[in-house]
Amino acid sequence: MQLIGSLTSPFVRKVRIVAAEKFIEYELVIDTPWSEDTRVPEFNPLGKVPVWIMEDGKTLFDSRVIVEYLEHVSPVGHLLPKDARPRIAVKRWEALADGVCDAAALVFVERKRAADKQDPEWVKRQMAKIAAGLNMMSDDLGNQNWCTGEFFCLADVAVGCALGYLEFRFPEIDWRRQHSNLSELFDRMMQRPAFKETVPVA
Ligand SMILES: N[C@@H](CCC(=O)N[C@@H](CS)C(=O)NCC(=O)O)C(=O)O
Repeated sequence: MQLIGSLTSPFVRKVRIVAAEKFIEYELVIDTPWSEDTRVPEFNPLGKVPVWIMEDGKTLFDSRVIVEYLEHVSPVGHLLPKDARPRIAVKRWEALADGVCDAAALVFVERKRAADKQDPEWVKRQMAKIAAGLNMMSDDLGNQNWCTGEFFCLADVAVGCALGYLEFRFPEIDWRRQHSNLSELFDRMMQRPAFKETVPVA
């Protein structure tokens, strides 16, 4: 099995962490969808990473589908509850964390445009989503050890990838000082080998 992705994408990191936590082996094929020689559109018509290639050559995307698949193929280290209600609660955390990543990635791309082509209102709108997303994460986490309570799960992986992406691309967002519970959660996650081994690199 292969995973196509970049070393900076928080969505690719989420898949890598889930695979590592579940001891699933695969080959990582590095491909940056923004580069001219990218092959990503051959595997995903949307031109986005991550893409997972299964043993039969069929492809899976996006990251939420891939992590569901990984949960399904390996019983080791469950990251998603089986029952519908707690499962949906975890998926809600994932949607929130991924949404923060979507907004952050849009700002990152916008800021790469020539200064006179950037739209400050658009950037402001996305930055507001990041701030509101962080507020909700912090409120919902409260004083729990992990996002959904006592057990580490996919919700924590997704939130960890979002916080790691902000730390990597947006050092000016002081989420650690604004939300000390998220800061503690992130430090707790960074103890895990799967997180340490996937820190984004430019
Ligand atoms: N919802 C998708 C988002 C994937 C995504 O936006 N990936 C970015 C990299 S961080 C990408 O490939 N962007 C290329 C593009 O938008 O053309 C997922 O969860 O996999």
